[in-house]
Amino acid sequence: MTTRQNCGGEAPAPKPEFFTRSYLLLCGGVGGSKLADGLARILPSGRLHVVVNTGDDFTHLGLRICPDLDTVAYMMAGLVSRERGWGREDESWSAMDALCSLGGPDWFQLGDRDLALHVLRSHWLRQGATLSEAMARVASGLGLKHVPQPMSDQAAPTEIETGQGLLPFQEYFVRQACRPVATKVHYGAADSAVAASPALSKALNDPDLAGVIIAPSNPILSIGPMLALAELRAFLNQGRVPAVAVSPFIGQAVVKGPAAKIQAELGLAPGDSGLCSLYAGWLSGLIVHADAVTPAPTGLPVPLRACNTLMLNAADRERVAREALDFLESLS
Ligand code: FO1
Repeated sequence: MTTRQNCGGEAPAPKPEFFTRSYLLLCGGVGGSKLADGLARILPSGRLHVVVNTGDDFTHLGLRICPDLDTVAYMMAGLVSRERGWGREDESWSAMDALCSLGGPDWFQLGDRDLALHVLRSHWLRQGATLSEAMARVASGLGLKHVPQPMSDQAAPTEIETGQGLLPFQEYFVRQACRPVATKVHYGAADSAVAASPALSKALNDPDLAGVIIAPSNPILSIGPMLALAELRAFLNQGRVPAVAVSPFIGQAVVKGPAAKIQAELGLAPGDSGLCSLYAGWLSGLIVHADAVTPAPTGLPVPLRACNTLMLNAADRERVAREALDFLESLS
């Protein structure tokens, strides 16, 4: 497969017709939020559908927590904690301190300002708003040009089968820090009763849709829950538009998170090779990482484009976003 090398140089500026087309981004949390921000900086409002994984969502202390939606929203608002990758930069922890002193659980940290979002969203949901409607209000409150929307308005929890039995996602991911060995991952969206959200359905039926971009999120834990949605899988398998993924791997490791570990535990090939097997049948191309010390992977079954996929600042986020748009154009 041809691999165009473009390590860290400026990606070509998108051509004018890009602005009459729209794109669907499928993303998880930390890695996905960076590409979401890069694309949001380039594409006009209405030309980018940002659809986010909700398999990590859970109810904690009576609050509906939506980690990936919030990480994407905070990143696009310029509020996300750079150190943690989730939650807010400008944060204090008085509520958590008081909660713990009263004997409450401390394994899931909720900052004071972050709590405001959870309290408000949970209040709207209890009033009968859908998660899509609640996120539109959150986006408005944060002054976002693009509204991160859930993959579904129904709960579709991801559960991890381990030696300790079936673990709810945050119990596995945060409370046990991904230590348990995963033997199977259950996707709530595999239940046919779980429908694509209005925003996802709108994107799939958008006549201007020119491509799908899979963010550099965990293929199994963050993208897998969305691929479990029959409507999305059917659309991708149709191949009406090209679909490119940005790899979360640097060599066979990832910048952050358990992607390499869980891929090995589930018997998949490591790194991009395992990713290609998970996205087999519909992936049109893969943007892989290459830099002075890490050569691009070879022998993968799809067209590759190599660049420095590390997104350490806004300029990087825009550069990788332009690379993805340009790659889609070349595959159209
Ligand atoms: N991740 C942690 O590792 N520890 C936490 O205490 C924690 C709290 C938290 C609060 C709000 C939120 O939106 C995300 C939070 N996360 C925390 C991150 C989250 O659990 C994971 O990043 C995602 O679910 C994985 O994609």
